Amino acid sequence: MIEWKTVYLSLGSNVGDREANLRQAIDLLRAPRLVLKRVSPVYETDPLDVKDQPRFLNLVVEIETDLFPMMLLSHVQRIEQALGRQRLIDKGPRTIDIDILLFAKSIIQSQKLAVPHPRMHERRFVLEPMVELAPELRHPVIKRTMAELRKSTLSQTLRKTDIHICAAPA
Ligand code: PH2
Ligand code: MG
Ligand code: MG
Repeated sequence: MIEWKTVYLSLGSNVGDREANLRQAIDLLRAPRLVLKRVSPVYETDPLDVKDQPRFLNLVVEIETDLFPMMLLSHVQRIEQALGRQRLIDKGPRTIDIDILLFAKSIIQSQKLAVPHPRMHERRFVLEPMVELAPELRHPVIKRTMAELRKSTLSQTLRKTDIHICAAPA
C-alpha cells in the first residue's frame, strides 16, 4: 500500500486574466493519483521581492496524492508550461506560479526542490490562505503553527477578494 500524503501548494498569477489562470491551473491539477481537497479564498497581494510588477492573485490548495515529490514537481511544472509561463525575470511577472509549500511532514533538500518552501514562513500571501485551511498545522522545521507564523507578516499588505474557486470538478 502506497501512502497518500496531504500536500499544500501555493498558486500565484500577475499576468493576463489572473483569475482565469488560477482556475485553469486548478483544473489541470486533478490527475489519477492526485485528489484536490480544498481551495482557499483568493487574495490580491502586493508584490514581494521584485516590487515593480503588477499585483498578484494568490491562493493555497490542499491536495492528497501518492505521487513522490519529484513526480508532483514535474506535474506542476507541466501545468506552468501549459499556461504559457515564461521564465524571463527571477521572481518577476508570471501567468502562473505553482510552488510546493509542504509535503506532509517531509523535509526535502535537493537541487531541484526544497520543501518546506524556503520562504513560505515570511510571506503573508502564503500564510494568510494557509491559515484559512490549516491554522494549527505546524511547520516541520520551524515548529510553529501557520497562525503563529502569520503574525510576523502582518505589515505586508493584501486584501481578500470575493472570488471563490470550488475544489469539486466543474
Ligand atoms: N511570487 C514571487 C515573488 N513575489 N509576490 C506576491 N505578492 N505573490 C507571489 O506569488 C509572489 C510575489 C516569486 O514566486
Ligand atoms: Mg514562487
Ligand atoms: Mg515557483
